Amino acid sequence: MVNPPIPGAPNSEPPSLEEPTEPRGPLPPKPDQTGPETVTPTGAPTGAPKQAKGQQGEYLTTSTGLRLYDTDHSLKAGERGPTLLQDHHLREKVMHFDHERIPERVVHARGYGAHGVFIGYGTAGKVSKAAFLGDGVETPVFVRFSTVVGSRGSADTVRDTRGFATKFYTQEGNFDLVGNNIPVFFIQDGIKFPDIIHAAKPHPDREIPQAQSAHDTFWDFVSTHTEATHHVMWQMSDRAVPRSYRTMEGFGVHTFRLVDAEGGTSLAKFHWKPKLGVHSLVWEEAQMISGVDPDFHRRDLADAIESGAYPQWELGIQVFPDTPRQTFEGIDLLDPTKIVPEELAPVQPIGMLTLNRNPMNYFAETEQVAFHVGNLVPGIDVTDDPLVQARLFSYLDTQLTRLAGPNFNQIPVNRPHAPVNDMFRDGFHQHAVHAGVAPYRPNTLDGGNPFDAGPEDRPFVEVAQPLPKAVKIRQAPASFADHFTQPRLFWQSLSPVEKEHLVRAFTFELGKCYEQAIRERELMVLANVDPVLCKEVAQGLGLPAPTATGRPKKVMPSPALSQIGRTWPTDGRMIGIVVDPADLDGVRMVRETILAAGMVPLLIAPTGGPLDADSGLVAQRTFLTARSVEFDALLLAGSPPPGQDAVPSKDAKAGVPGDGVDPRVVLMVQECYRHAKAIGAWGNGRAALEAAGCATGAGIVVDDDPPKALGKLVKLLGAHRVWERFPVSVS
Ligand code: HDD
Repeated sequence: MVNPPIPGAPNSEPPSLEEPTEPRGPLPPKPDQTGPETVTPTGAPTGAPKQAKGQQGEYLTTSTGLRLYDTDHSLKAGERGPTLLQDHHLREKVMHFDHERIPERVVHARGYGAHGVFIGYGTAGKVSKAAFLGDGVETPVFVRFSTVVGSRGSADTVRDTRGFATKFYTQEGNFDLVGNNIPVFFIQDGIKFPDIIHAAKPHPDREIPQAQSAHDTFWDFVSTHTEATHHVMWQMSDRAVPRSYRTMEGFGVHTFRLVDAEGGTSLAKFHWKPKLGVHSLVWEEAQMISGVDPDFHRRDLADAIESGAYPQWELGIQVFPDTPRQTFEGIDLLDPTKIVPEELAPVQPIGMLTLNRNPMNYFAETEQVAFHVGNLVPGIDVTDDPLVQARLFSYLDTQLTRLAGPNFNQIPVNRPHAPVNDMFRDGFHQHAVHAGVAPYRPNTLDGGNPFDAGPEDRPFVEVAQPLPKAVKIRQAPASFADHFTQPRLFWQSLSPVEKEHLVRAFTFELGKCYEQAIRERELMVLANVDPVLCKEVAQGLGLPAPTATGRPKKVMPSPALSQIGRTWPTDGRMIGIVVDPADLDGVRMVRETILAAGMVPLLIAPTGGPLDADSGLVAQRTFLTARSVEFDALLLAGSPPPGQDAVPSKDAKAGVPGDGVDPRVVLMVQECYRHAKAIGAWGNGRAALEAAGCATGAGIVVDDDPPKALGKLVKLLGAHRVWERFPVSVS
């Protein structure tokens, strides 16, 4: 179909060619308004449905539907003259552009979302009547992962807590589980939220550092406000540098009150367990990625979904009797700085979340999604936890500024899938054209509609919770005062290598503080957590280790808190393959095996493009564009070149590049080695190991048969890292 000429438009006649950027006539429209076929990071077509690319139709128009013949030139008084105020298209275009940005979230500004589905197992039926938890019930969801402190343009892999917010579009209304990847919070009362966030955000004078807790104001606050200690322990642990959103646990943090079909209540904590296990980056790697690929986590999630490797999490609950004291085994369930160890209350699986669709438009969906802890469904209620009570106010309030008015639930990503029949009217951005004349109750003019739901209509009814005899008071219960026992429980539950990482993180962050008094005060806090932790950090800081001010309580470690010592599926793991052009057969074989196992091979060659005329193999990274931090493991290909030995000469000196080994490959191997990643080689690939000084040791696998070398590598990958490579001093 050819675009018809627009009568009277100056470019309907061939224009005189005086300017290089001459306006051109409308191009023939594309009959198929879909985008290109999507491909995985490996370059293979995904088979995913093509996304619509065009907007409203064939012709560019104004926002009121007027067809435009030229959007490249403003209307001027002559070719070299001033722009005319009359140019309504110029003014509309620039006006709209000027207002494209909305305020970023005051916290959790940087995030990435995905659509998916939640399928209930029915196992929660005895404690909650929530319909979406029923056996086989499928509920569409939208999940947004985020970092807390950084601005929208900050890097993904900073040391921070991660948000894990899920909107379930249930048939009974939206239920939002607005959680984090850390099961406890910095503060016990929402009134302290502005304080902790002001302390964690960049310093107000220079606005630095961005997206980091390694600075004076953060440590000033947490060292004086010791209820933050438990959260700080998690934040200094490997949990705060996740390998991927796909390898993160999620927690509802607060205790919720569940209501069964008979009105019976229980208390419960929500957990998301990733199918791929919980894995982290090492700190140096996380810092490098911040520069090499600041979008590392969002790219990883989007690529996995696009290639059909749908990430999954099982939702589980810990259930506790709803007693008047609201405690379990002495743990106050209303205190959000406390966990209940899984060994005391096992996590019972109640459903499965699968993320299977990337957003079509980042702004429309991920940026405009509005979560709210008050979005509840029958069967799930909040408790009197003072943190969640404050959140019930904040999440609605913040959207008024961010989404400019009270009608944000009409934005497509926020719209419930259940029928909506509110009597809210008017306001900014009202999209509904409400019928009827009586948006009030009681009324007769609209026939009394809408009616109150009766008990059989499954309304949301707050639990008639008896209140203790009380006086109005600004005070926390005495049980909130223990700030050190659970941090100690966390510390003692970690494996030696995790403890070492935690010590290094404290030492790094406190080492970035300028104020000596702040470091000393935080050491005092650590002394009350554990003397070994305190001593190790003090040593790193070059300061004396203080002694505890209190008498530590004995704790029973919770092995479930450690993320090391188990093996996990390797789906979606990235294996870098340094290609040897002399052995493309070996490379092809290994690549196909990796793909068939659901992992992602990335071929790295000296230059880009096809690896030879007919192999069909293409370099996806070059020595210039590749960096070790992109991979979970590295394979070095290489058949012995004719007439040469596969094993490099014994005279090769460790750490000195041998003949023919590119220094960038040597660096790649050394970084992988330092980051405890499995490294494999076959044939002459050994030369690179030798040149890097990493020819032997834990996690180095060599075999002359490429598939065997890969097999050994993948076995190691199941444990994520080869920690045995490094002796650990902290125990
Ligand atoms: Fe919050 C956003 C998680 C305490 C006030 N919070 C926000 C998001 C997550 C959390 C994941 C991002 C949602 C999204 O992706 O859009 N917040 C938590 C958790 C908390 C918590 C797990 C404690 C257990 N938050 C908390 C308190 C307050 C807030 C105590 C205020 C008193 N949170 C907000 C907010 C945000 C927010 C300012 C910013 C953007 C938004 O809400 O929509 O209202």
